[in-house]
Amino acid sequence: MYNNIKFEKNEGLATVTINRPKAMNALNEDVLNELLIVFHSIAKDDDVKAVIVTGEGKAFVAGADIAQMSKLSALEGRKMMSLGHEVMNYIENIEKPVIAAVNGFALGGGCELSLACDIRIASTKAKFGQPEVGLGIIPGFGGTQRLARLVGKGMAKYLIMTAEIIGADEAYRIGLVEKLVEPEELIDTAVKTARTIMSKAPIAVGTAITAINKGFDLGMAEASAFEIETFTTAFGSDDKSEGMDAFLNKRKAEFKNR
Ligand code: DAK
Repeated sequence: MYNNIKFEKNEGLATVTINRPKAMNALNEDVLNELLIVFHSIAKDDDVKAVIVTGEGKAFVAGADIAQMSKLSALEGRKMMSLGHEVMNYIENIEKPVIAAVNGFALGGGCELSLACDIRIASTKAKFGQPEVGLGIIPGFGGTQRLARLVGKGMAKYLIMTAEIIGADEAYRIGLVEKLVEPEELIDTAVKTARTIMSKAPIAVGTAITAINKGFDLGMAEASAFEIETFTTAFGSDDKSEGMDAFLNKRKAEFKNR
């Protein structure tokens, strides 16, 4: 069904592996289209509660496909950029936790893909960077915006203007990565983290994602009002009754599937 990605589902946890190892998993139009299709199906699939995104081989994703991009006119480039933005926005806003398990190079569009995920867990072998200015362009899949929001404006400008490729320990130090593990522990750690989140109330987790994402770009007053709205969604759910009843009766909560 997919030519450039692998999709697996195991007890509610989906794994999407970008699978173009010969081109360092570079994102061409086909990969982006397949990512959009798989995330649309994940959104509709009630059995899927969380997602891990990773890369096959030694790269997570080494960027947008330079060979394909080099042939595009400005207008065609704009079309690809819209597709890239659609994919990243969709991944960012899906109300299911998405964990990037960054196994190797996460450069350009690959770093941007990891930024669109909710959480980044990196192997000590991972490398991050936004090398676009060396190619005569700037990050085109939301990187100028998401990187600055995650690591701060100064560090984002430093990384984007110097095009420096940093190691996983530095990425962890600056807050580009939330967890750093040995390569052989990467997938297990991502699975464990996903399963921890999956044990919590799904509606609460989903609305927390939306509250954080939407609120981040609003002023404090508007963001607080938005939190009240999203809080109400969670507060009105059966999961709230179950979670609180379980606490009061000293038992483990059994949350309903969404
Ligand atoms: N695109 C296409 N092919 C790539 C690639 C990429 N981004 N990265 C690697 N490859 C290919 C190589 O060309 C090589 O192909 P063959 O020669 O074997 O045919 C194969 O993958 C193996 O790569 P290397 O031989 O280079 O492997 P090394 O281990 O020596 O080096 C590397 C690994 C990841 C350090 C190196 O491949 C590298 O520097 N890759 C390019 C990294 C990069 O600059 N990435 C950023 C791309 S810019 C836009 C939207 C978004 C963007 C731009 C515009 N609009 C639509 C307008 C985003 C831009 C970017 O992401």
